[in-house]
Amino acid sequence: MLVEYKPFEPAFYHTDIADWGMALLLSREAGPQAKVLMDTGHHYAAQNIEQIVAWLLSEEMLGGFHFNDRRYADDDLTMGSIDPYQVFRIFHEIHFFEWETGQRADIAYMVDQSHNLKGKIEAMIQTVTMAQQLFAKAALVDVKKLAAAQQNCDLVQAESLLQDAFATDVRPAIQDWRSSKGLPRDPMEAFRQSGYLERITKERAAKNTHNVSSYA
Ligand SMILES: [Mn+2]
Repeated sequence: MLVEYKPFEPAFYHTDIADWGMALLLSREAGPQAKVLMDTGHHYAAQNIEQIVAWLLSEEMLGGFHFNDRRYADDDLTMGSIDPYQVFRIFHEIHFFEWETGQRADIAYMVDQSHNLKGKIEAMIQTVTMAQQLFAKAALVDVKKLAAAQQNCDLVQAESLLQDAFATDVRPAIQDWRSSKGLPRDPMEAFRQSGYLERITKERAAKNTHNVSSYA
């Protein structure tokens, strides 16, 4: 069971599970199979999300993510569309935890986005592509050097190690990886060329003529 928290909605200042501490306590009370679910949009603006990730990992209580991006509140925008460095820092904490402990973080990665104008399949392809890139960039951080820099309180060096990894263009390597698996090098282009969307739009149009759907 994954316990999700959110500091706002249905009301500001009071919700049932307002933060990760409450979700942590409820999870512990619920039993060994319960852990905390972090929805990246469920935080106050400028909150240090990666620090919460590090805490939950060290407590072995991070169960999963709902990924999305935001400007103001729980906007459910495409992951990494607004602040890719935030996602990079989250992934870095996961890599760092695995390097420090020698154990694999058992995390359920999920996407919790809501697209009103973007095509939903294209948005999902964008999301997965972005997640692959940011996860690969985070894997490039020289963790040994970083740990030494932290130990020596060399902030400039520590900061540079993160920034250098983030600035590395990992797209060619990921494209080669896709080719090695027999996958299209450019998933979005492959999807657009496939005609899949046009086909299912036609197929479903007749069926859906009487349906009215909205998201509010
Ligand atoms: Mn969610």
